[in-house]
Amino acid sequence: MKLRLALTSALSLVLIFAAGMSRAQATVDGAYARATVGKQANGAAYLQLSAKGDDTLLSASAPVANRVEIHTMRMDGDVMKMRALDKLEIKGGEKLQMQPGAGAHLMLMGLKQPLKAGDSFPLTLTFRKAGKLTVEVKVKEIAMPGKGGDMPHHSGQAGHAGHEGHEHHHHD
Ligand SMILES: [Cu+2]
Repeated sequence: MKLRLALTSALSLVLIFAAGMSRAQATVDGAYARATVGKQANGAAYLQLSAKGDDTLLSASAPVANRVEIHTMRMDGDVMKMRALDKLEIKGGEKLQMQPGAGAHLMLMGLKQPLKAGDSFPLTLTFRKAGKLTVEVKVKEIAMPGKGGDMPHHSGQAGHAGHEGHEHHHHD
């Protein structure tokens, strides 16, 4: 009797989970984070967002960091410019792929522990319509794209002291 009860409740948990997934407007795929080097203060995470209808990523959080910010960056000549966004719009039917070196990413501010390749950690994203979604983020070694090859642009406190208009020099 005890075993049967346990099986029944496990099954209902699966059903509740499935129901929650199908109601969600937004989906998150392939979340990964860059392995950190030494006592790096901040990390970066990348993932793919898609939504059936328009949705908006409002915030994110992870137990490995004091806070998670939505950042965007782009090259302006030889200078990498980054700034924090208060939200990220997702167009219905479109895929938004975050990747190192360009566009949006999630910044893990104030890491509580180093991120080691092979580890993973939970990340909770809050969407306007889909509500909260928690995904598992895999930590990987990622080489920076471009001439520098392995230059981490998120290289510690000094590199990320001020967000608005802060410029990161692109080394070659
Ligand atoms: Cu950033």
